Amino acid sequence: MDNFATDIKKYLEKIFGNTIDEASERQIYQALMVITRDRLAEKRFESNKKLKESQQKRVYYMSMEFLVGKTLRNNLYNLGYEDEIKHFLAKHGFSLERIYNIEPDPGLGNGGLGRLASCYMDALTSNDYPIMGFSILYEFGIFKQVISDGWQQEYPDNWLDLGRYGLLYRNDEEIEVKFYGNTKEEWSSEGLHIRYEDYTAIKAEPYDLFISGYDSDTVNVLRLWKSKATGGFNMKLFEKGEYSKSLESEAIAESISKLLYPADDNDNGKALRIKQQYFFTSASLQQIVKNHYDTYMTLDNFAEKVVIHINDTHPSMCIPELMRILMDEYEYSWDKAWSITTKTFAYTNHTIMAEALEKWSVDLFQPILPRIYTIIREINNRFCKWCNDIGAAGELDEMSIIHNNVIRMANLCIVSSYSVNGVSMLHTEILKKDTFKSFNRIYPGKFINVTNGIAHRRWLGQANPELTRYLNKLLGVDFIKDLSSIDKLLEYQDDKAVLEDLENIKNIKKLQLAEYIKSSTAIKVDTNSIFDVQIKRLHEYKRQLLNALHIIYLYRMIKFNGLKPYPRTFIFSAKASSGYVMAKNIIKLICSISEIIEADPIVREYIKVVFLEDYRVSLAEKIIPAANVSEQISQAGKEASGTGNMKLMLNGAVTLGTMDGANVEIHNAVGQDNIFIFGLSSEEVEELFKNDYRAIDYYNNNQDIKETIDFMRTLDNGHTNFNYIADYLVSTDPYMCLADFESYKNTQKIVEDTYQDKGKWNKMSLVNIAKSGIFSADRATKEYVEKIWKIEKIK
Ligand code: B1H
Repeated sequence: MDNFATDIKKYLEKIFGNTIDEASERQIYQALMVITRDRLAEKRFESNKKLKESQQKRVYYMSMEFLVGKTLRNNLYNLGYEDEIKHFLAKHGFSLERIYNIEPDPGLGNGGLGRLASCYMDALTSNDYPIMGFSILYEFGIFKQVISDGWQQEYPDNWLDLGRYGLLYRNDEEIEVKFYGNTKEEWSSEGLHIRYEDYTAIKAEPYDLFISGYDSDTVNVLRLWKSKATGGFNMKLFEKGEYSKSLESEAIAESISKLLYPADDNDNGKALRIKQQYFFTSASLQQIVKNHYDTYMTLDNFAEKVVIHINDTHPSMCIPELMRILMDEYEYSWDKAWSITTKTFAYTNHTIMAEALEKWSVDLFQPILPRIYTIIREINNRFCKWCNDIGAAGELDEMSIIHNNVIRMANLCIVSSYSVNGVSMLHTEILKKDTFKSFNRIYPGKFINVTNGIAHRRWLGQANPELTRYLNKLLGVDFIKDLSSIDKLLEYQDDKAVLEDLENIKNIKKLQLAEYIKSSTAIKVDTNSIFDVQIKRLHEYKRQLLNALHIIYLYRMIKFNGLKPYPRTFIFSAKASSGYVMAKNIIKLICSISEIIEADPIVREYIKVVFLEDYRVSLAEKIIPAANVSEQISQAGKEASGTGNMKLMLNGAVTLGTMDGANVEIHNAVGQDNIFIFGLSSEEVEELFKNDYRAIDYYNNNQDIKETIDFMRTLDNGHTNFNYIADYLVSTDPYMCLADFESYKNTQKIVEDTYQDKGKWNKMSLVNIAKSGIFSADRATKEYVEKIWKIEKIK
């Protein structure tokens, strides 16, 4: 450690010509980032050496998204340097907390899917498993959200400005990726050979982010590819004074890794998105194959040493890309290449929402990736023929990979992978019984479940040090190392003193959040009120609108009917996809309600609404420890799993939710008495849907709904009214907010009554913390290791 302090001083002298006492916070930040990265690089060298020697099987995790969160705190925490550096800096008048705040969140993802990938990298590294992640070095991550007059505005997120110090550029491992052009088939005595001509080549530059483990010797790598023009800029044009034209091809090449698509649960931005997907999967596959070949001088044993995991369908072009490399570059026959390929890939499905199941039109796809297209077509032809042979031709409408001139990427993944998994028990059941029913019949055993998990070291250890310290002392077990041991807390469920301590810690976290709320919205919230939290992407199926509708109901009842509920603060935070009009309207509605309530001296004594802008990992870390109620109110059958529900539970919030996704398993874990469940089940939703759901009937037949929606139409604060949303609710209401309203309202009342019984509430909260062990990413990744990947720890 002395070393680390010396390194900081040396860096400051060398780079800035400053002593530590002359340095700025910004300079200290840079020093800490670079030194930490270099320490990890050294550690990585050691663990890589062991890995090379053992020649063991490795996992490559492909994902368009990794929401890594801030790295500095995580790395110092994991390396065990945090306390010492804090003291060292304090001696020189610096606060480590303020330095942490300088680091931008690398927003290389949209929501749960991207955060899951990062939780898994963290957990696998802590448990010494060899995994390497691959993705894109987006120059601009998820947009920065600013709320202006209640409307979401998107601004570019220039995270690399300060974020780049954690990255290591590996210029020795650049790779070329080819687009467009034509393929020619050439037959010779040795068989078919494919010539690829007139293509456009793009350079892929690798940048490595080191992933540290907690109390472990292992360091893994997340490799992020940046796109560059192969030829640089056009000097001839530049000399002629045609400056912008001379830079054109460079700009086009760089556009591929320019921006993360702000899409969650829907696919848009077609052509560029195809290029992004192929760009990073091709670069990654070429590198994986090359590494393997350099080690073993053959690819015959590829599937024995390599697992490639596909995080949703976005990286599915890995599959035809491996076929291409094996056949076109290493001269494997189709059958041999196919045999290797189908033993290499495992695929996780994250959604059954139709609009999120990726499909590409052949007309768009084929010109961009001509060779990849012919391979997919051939996979499809052979698959269709096989289905004919086994008597499954009748189900090809559902199963074929190419259908009506559209490529269905999920079908490609299912046909080509040896394992397909859903992310919660309910989700996997729906995949097997409904979405991919025929596939499940022809591939018995291929579909399995691995319920999601979360990195508790970040979401408890780092986000809630107060609770962590307390539990450490109380339980005397190392639950940070092994979260399952946290169930020892159950022994204290009737211990008054412990329950009060937990309540006090919650209050400390509520106070901290209240300060943040005041600084960011100017709203003063009462920390004695119930902190009721709904934080996640804004999507209709997640039903922030149901929550808002209930708040409008309360508002009306307080204002006109003398209702005096126990005080509650409704906290929202959510980004909407930039082209998603209804989602943006819902944000506007929530912000308007917030404003209207703030202006009402009576109502604001009871309820407050806060919308915190720019939801991101570091904001979640502030909100989650302070929550009392965790709103998980998606329409049953729609949320594949959810992971925010687990993070909130771990921090002692009680779930108010539908029987959807992982809520079902939270319900199983804590039992009926420690969760608030409401609403239709997924079967009931299906049934109602089949019988032509008519929202208007609920409006006509339920006085509260009628009055609430009528009242919503009068909520006109100057220039906006909400007729648009009201009309939508009574006419279509695709996610059945009205069908679940009555049940939601009644359950909210039970939540309110229960909260006032402090003893009872605190016990519920304790049971939630104690039962959260199974939702650790350590458990989830262990299941991947044992059921799917079959890999060993690095020795
Ligand atoms: C999840 C997505 C997703 N499922 C398309 N699907 C995207 C789909 O950019 N796109 O086009 C981006 C993301 N994300 C989420 O995955 C589920 O909705 C959650 O329920 C689940 O917890 C999470 C992790 O499994």
